[in-house]
Amino acid sequence: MSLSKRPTFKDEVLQEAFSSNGYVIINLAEPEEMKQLAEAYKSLYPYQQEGCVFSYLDNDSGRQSQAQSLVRQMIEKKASVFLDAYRFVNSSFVVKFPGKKGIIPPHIDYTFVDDKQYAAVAIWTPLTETTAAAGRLYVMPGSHLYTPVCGSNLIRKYDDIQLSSMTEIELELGQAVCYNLRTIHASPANTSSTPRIAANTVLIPEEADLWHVSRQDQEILIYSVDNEFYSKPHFDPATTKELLKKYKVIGSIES
Ligand SMILES: O=C(O)CCC(=O)C(=O)O
Repeated sequence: MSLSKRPTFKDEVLQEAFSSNGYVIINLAEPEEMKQLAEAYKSLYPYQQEGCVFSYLDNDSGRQSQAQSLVRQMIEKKASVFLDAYRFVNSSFVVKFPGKKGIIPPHIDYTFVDDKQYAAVAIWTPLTETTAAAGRLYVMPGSHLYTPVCGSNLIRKYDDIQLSSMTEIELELGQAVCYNLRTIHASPANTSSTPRIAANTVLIPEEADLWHVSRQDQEILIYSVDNEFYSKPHFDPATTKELLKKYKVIGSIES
């Protein structure tokens, strides 16, 4: 059963699978197009880094915005073929460099929309061949049906979940996994010798308010924000609090 009342996918079969599992695999683009995007990434970031690096956290705001545009240009139009009137929110390269520091533990993403009415979707697509050793994405099927809201001061941890109990997503170049932001996901270390380059893009229904939820004292406040809010790094609570001053509180949720 879906918690979302409004469809995410135009295709009924995809919608059914997305509603019950919280994710679905699609053929998004030609492999060559994904390789070109990987090359564009390498031109922008021509050096080795450590861990799993999200370009939206880049301190160089010019380069961060260039990275976002590169991914957006490739993914947004192709996603619109599958999605039922969704709009772009943000996008990022996600690059997992070889080594243990690249482990991403099980988590859910921020709550971007009112989940009672809508589903926010992330389109995660590999840009290099993603073998098991390179660190594939894993998901917990059906978890979008029970995970709570998530936002700044409300980071949810799922440390008790073993990767072995999750589903490993095997994708060919050109394919993407579309997951509900409430679906628990994770990825292991890249044990290969080369960086695993991927891209992630978040979209929400055209008519939905874009939310950011934040705990303040005993209350969970719902802010109505815009794409600009999510295009800025906001993992540091003080920065997030400062950024949120510009936006209206449109409701609250009992904690
Ligand atoms: O790319 C990965 O391995 C993890 C991505 C992820 O967890 C996210 O974008 O929230």
